[in-house]
Formats: sequence, structure tokens, C-alpha cells
Amino acid sequence: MSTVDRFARIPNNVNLGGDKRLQRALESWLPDYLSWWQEMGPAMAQDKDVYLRTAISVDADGWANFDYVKMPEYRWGIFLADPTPDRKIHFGDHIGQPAFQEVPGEFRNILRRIIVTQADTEPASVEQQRRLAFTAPSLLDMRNLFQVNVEEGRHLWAMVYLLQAYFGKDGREEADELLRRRSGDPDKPRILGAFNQPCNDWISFYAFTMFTDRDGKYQLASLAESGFDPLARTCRFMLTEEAHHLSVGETGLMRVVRRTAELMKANPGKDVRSLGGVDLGTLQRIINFWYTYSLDLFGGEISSNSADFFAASLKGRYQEERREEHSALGQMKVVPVVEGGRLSNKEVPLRNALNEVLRDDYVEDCERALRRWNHELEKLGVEERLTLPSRRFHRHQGEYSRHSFDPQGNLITAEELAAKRDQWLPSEADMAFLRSIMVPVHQVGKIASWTSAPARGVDGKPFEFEYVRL
Ligand code: BYC
Ligand code: FE
Ligand code: FE
Repeated sequence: MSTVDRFARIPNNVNLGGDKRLQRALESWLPDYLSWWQEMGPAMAQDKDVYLRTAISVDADGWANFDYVKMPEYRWGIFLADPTPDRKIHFGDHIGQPAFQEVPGEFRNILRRIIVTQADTEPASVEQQRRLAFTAPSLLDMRNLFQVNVEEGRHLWAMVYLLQAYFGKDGREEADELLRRRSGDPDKPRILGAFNQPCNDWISFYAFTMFTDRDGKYQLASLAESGFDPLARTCRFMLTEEAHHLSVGETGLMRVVRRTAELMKANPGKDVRSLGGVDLGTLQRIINFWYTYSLDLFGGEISSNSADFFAASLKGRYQEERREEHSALGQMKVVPVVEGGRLSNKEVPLRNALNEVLRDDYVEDCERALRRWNHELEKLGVEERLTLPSRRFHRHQGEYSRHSFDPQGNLITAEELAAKRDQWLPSEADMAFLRSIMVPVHQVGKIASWTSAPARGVDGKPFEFEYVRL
């Protein structure tokens, strides 16, 4: 097992103390990171005690250590999952070769691009969520927000370690750029679309952690298969933290659905908004928005980049190890595309369709969550259901971005889409309504009127616990 240096300025299990040059590089990046955190991290409670989990090692009893911490004093560390002895590459053109421990020269650029793209999303999400604590619906929710934020900060550290350790001067420059771009800034935006969208209310936050963090899960899982071993090991450990972000989103929306259903049942025929709840129509439109922006994060349906990443053995498929065939050669995938003004099926060499293959796994996982929420509606006697729109609806990347589709996936005209837009996607009025109900509930054990308390607290604590000492 790797040794953990918990008390170093930068906690790590990569023997940073044994590489003075790298240690100096990271220690000189640290103050810049902290300035970024002060400027762009959570805008509230930076000087308050928050009940957070901190990773202090990668084994079962060390990675989730709970205690009160002030966020700027959080121990952001560099932790890689333990190495697999004699690990061999198990997919792509380099199958059977020993895993790369250094960056192969010919793949330097594409590997750097993958790592920078992954890295950029982490601080971006913290920026998007910056002001949410002001309107937290409970102290537990506020704590969960902060937990997600500090861990996204740690994910940035994980990627910056790779850049600085393996990419020399270029890597150091990329690390600096990661602190310069800003979510939503027209002059220096974040790289991927979803990470430049505003996320200023809690319904959007739950949808973001449900759908956008879930893209993170699938991308990290594909990179955890990587033939570049340091990347694989980093992502394996990041995935353990990611599970919490996904549960914040999935249970967050579940709690809202439950509250809405209770209000509907108790007040038949009445407008849910007038009762202080979020109507199912608004919930559906927020789901439509974040789900489709998250579908974009998988890239184009037909992509030579995805073929190159796989051929280079740098990015695998979801659970590649469990598949039977690992070359992805000599196979085709059918992708519906628009040709001559209508949809038709196109056969694409599998390697060029790997973004879509990964999107398939993601869509299936999202459908599972929808079934759970709908089961809750059913249990509470509400007939309406929530749905996922077609993956062609409201796309900004790939085959479908150049055309207009309805939520069922039918081709429509741009005029039809414009006319129906506010039925299908959050309108100004929806957002104004959400802003109006986002009033802070910062007392121990209290909860906002538009949601319900979770069944469980964190770390075995009850909901009625002082998760943030304001
Ligand atoms: N927005 O060949 P294409 C997470 C660009 S989330 C803007 O179709 P490719 C997290 C693309 O870069 C996980 N641009 O796509 C979640 C390319 O640009 P160039 C993040 C986009 O390359 C919540 C062009 O369009 N991790 O961790 O096959 C909170 C054509 O690209 C978008 C990763 O993304 C977009 N949505 O696949 C915190 C993993 N999509 O080359 C954290 C690493 C594509 O023409 N990244 N473009 O300038 C990758 O594997 C790939 O870059 C992508 C895109 C899957 C993102
Ligand atoms: Fe992350
Ligand atoms: Fe996350």
C-alpha cells in the first residue's frame, strides 16, 4: 500500500517529499489556488465550522474522515488509488503492453487535452455554485453543497498534479490557466458548455449534481480504464468521492418530488406554486435543461477524437474490463442522423461512435433515477409522471445540434421550437418563481417549504444536527 504523508503542506500518497522540483511547483501553485478559492469558492461561511469529510488515505477507513473544518483550511490532498502490480493495458491498440507509467511522446497532446478538459470542469462547478449557500433550504443541504465544493477542489488538485508531474512547463501553464478561466465569462469561459450555464437556485443545483456530476462519473470511469496508469489510479479514487455528489442530486430531487406530491394530494386541483411548492411542470423543464446540457458533455455522436482516445488506449469504455472484446474494431453502431431533411439510420465504425456508447450507459442510469422518482409519485397517489426528453432535444453539440427537435425526438422547425420553448425549457417566469421561493432556512433541524427532510443525515448523525456552525 502507498504511504500517506498527511502532515505535509500538501497531503499526498505520491511521495511528493521525494521529488523536490515537483513539490516546489505544487507549493507555488497552492497560494494561487487559495486566492482563487477565496474569490470564486463558496461566498458564505468561509470562516465557519462545517462538518466535512476529508480524505486522509485511500483505504476503507481513511478516505472519509468526518470533523468540523473551516473550508479554507480543508486539507486538499493528492491521492491515487493503490497501484495494481504489473498492470497491463487492456483495450485499444496497445492491448497487452505494460501500462504507461510515463506519457508516451506521440500521445502527449491528446492526453494533455483530456486531462485539461477534465480538470476545467472541477473549478467551473465550484464557480457555478458559489452563491447557493445564501439560500440553502437546510443546514444539511448547505453542508452537502460545501462537501461537493471542497471535493471538486480536490479533483482539481488531482488533475493539476498530473499536469505538473508529467507535462513539464506546458503542464504548469495549463495549471495556471485553470485558475484564470471563469464559468460564464464571455472572454475566458470554461471549456465545456454545461459549465458556463448559471446554477443559482437549488432545484438547478440538484439537477446539476444529478445529471452533470453523473457525466463526471461516466467520464471518470472511462478514464479509470486508461492505459496511462497515473490517470487511471487518480480517477479510481475520485470516483469514490463522486458517489456522494450523485446522491446529493438524486435524493435532492427525490425530496422535492415527494414534497410536491404531498402538496398535490392534500390540495386537489390547487396550484402547487400557490402552496409554496415547485410544480411538476417546472421540475420537468429544469430536468430537460440540465439533462440535455449534460448529454452534450459526451461530445459528438460521431467523433474521430473518441476513436483516437480509444486507439491510443487512453480512454476506455464504461466498465471496459467487464467486456468481452477490447479492440472495438470490425464492428458498427447505428446512429440516427439527419439526412435530406429527415432522420435516417447511419452505420458508423464502433470506434467513431464511442461517445454515443458511453452516452447509452449514462442515459440508462438516468432512466433508473426517473423510475425511482416516478415510483414516489405513484406511491403518493399522483398520476403525473416525470420523463427524460429524447437525446436529440435541445442539443448544442453533435449531430442534432444543427436541427430542431421536440422532446419526443421528432424533427420540427426552428419556428415551432421557438413557439414551444417555454413549455419545454425553463422560462424567465419559471426562474423568477424559483428565485422567489429560495429563502434561506439556516436553523438546526428546519427545512424549506418546497422540499422535504431527508430520511437520513450524514455520518450517522440525524437531520437535526448542527452541520454548519453559523
Ligand atoms: N461543450 O469530437 P467531439 C465532471 C468540443 S464532468 C463545448 O464531438 P470529443 C464534473 C470538443 O472539445 C466530466 N465543447 O468530442 C461534473 C471538440 O473541440 P475541438 C468531464 C465541446 O472530443 C460536475 C469539438 O467540440 N470530463 O467531471 O470526442 C462537476 C468536437 O468534439 C463539448 C471529460 O470531459 C461541450 N459539451 O469528446 C464537476 C473527460 N463537447 O477539438 C466535475 C475528458 C465537445 O474541435 N474529455 N466539445 O477544439 C473528453 O473525453 C472529451 O473532450 C469530450 C468530448 C467527451 C468532452
Ligand atoms: Fe469532480
Ligand atoms: Fe462531482
